[in-house]
Amino acid sequence: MADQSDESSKRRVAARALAFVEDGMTLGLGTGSTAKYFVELLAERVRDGLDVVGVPTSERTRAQAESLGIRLATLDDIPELDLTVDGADAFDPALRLVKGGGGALLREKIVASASARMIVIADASKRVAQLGRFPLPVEVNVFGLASTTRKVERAAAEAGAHGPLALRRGPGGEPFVTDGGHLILDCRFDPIPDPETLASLLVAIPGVVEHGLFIGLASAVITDGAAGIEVVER
Ligand code: ABF
Repeated sequence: MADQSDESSKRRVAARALAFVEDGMTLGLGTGSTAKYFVELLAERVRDGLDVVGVPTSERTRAQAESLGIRLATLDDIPELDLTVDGADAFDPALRLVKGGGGALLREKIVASASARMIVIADASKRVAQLGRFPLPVEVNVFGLASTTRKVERAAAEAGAHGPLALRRGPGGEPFVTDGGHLILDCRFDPIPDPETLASLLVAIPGVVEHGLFIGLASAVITDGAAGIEVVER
């Protein structure tokens, strides 16, 4: 059985997502190492004549897509997209996702919610029975951080999720800053027994900009199962 968590598995699921791309489509372009393969493979199809326009979900995806010659636009140019293809840090049987390990969750969620469909590309290592193993990223405003942190802890407890939170830091120990200029709390809530309740409590906290629970957004997940590539539909 192929090693399902290696780079070749990411490339395989990325390649399978191209089958959902049609000429003339407007696409949300995801962020992360799996999405990076998708953009690379999409660019090859563009060089062969495929006519698509992409809206990137991060500055690093923008740079990659631009360098590969993919035509880009913004959601102000195209407020509704045909399809978003993006990675995930975890997905459960209901296709609820944890995203944001790459720090791009706000733009990823805005772009995914502007799309008619969202296809997630995720190797088998992302498949979980219950969300929580991967820490939940919560994007917060720098103002009032300590107060917001306490509110996040209380909201999690109310939703039956417990565990430590940590401010995401860069390699030099400096706070990680998102493309939107915000900070990220990585919340080790394991398990997350009630994602819907946690999601609604988090967005009610004024200092919370967005969180990494993607619920009801993924139309399908392309993953690499024991029997090879698998398309799991919601
Ligand atoms: C991105 O995909 C992030 O939300 C998530 O962290 C990442 C998954 O990363 P990778 O594909 O590199 O495993 O959308």
